[in-house]
Amino acid sequence: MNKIGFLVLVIKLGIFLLICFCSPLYAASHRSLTADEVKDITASSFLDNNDIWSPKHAIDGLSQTPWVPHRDDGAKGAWIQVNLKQTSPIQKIGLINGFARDETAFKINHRIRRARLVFADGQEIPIKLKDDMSLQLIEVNRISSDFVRLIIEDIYPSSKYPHTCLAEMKIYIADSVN
Ligand SMILES: [Ca+2]
Repeated sequence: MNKIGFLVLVIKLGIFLLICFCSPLYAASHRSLTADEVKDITASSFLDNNDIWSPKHAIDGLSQTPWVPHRDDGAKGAWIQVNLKQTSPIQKIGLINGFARDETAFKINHRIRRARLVFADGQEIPIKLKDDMSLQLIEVNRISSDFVRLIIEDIYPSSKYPHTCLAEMKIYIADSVN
């Protein structure tokens, strides 16, 4: 083996070891909030006071069930808030936009275009969401808080109904050892 061949081998081995070493650390660096850690979930309103559109559906783990604020409240200023039982280091927020049951349900209702996230220490993070049904992750870098509030600022207009939908709002907690 010549010098270059040996060097390439060393680099490959180094990358392999780096991946082996870092992957478990990364995987363990944060975790999803469990149901036991949620105190409650509230919102500025929900459509027709019908339980089927209530804020609890934003944390039920199902894309096909959204929180839907009242039509007069939905396009701007409507908010949803997850209250935690205790102050925790929040690492990221995961959002699934719209009525993500299927493409049709998605398009015939408003989706969130811009919002801001608010935390207990007063920090506010403006966010812009993509107009699709994927899980969108927002890093917030260990903000210590016992709640996360999302306030809607702007929407992608629907082709039919005047209702804004949010399918899921997930909270990821940083592990204390990292
Ligand atoms: Ca849901």
